[in-house]
Amino acid sequence: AMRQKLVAGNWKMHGNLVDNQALLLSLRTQLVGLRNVSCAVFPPAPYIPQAQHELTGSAIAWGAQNVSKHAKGAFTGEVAASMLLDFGCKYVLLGHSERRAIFGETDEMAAAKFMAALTSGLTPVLCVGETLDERESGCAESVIARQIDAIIEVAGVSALAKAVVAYEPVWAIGTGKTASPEQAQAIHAFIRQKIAGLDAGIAQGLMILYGGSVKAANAAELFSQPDIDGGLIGGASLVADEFIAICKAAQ
Ligand code: G2H
Repeated sequence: AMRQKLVAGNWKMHGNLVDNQALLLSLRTQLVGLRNVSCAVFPPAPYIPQAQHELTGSAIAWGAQNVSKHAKGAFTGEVAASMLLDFGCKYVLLGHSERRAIFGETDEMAAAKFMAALTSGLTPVLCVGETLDERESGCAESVIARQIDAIIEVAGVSALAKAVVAYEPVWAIGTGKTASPEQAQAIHAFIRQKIAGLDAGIAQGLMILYGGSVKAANAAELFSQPDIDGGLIGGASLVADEFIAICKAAQ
């Protein structure tokens, strides 16, 4: 395909200075010379300067797991997009199912954060995906369509030219259950077709990542699907050899 691939490591709330140092050094030294694959890590916010320090000059980008919808002000505990840019972030995750399910983030909140990211120059990585109930009741596609429409309503379809989408079926996250390559491909194709209905060129260029229990052992098969443009990796991104193997599998 003409699209590049992206493999992104979502560290979630894991890590410490010592372990991060070892992991970042391994990535920096071993993720060199990859063909047509970009790699990125998403550490917890306090460790973003550490990622910047260790990865500047390498082929690996970094990003944040969350961002405020506000530019600045009296918003205790929030982090603005401009602050992430100050520390070299290229990407920010939005709408991750853990933010939605545990912290009550709505489609509207994800859309507001998407706008804040985009206007400041961060590349939003919009996470979408259905729960097990939604899949079993035949609603997977309508849930994902709603999650994407909420963004398009606010940002317009043209904004997707500067964004990445990650499909993460909630039932496959951290559960060890991966969507089969065929199940994942079907949803990725659905997402691309849906967007193609609005703008074929943007749909063709859009990177759509798969997330949910991706590991070295299943990555190559997932990434070989025509509409799967890489992965958003949780647990396996904390293990250097696993993450490196997954990045290499995307070539
Ligand atoms: C989904 C994924 C990374 P894991 O949350 O975003 O995590 O690979 O551990 O299922």
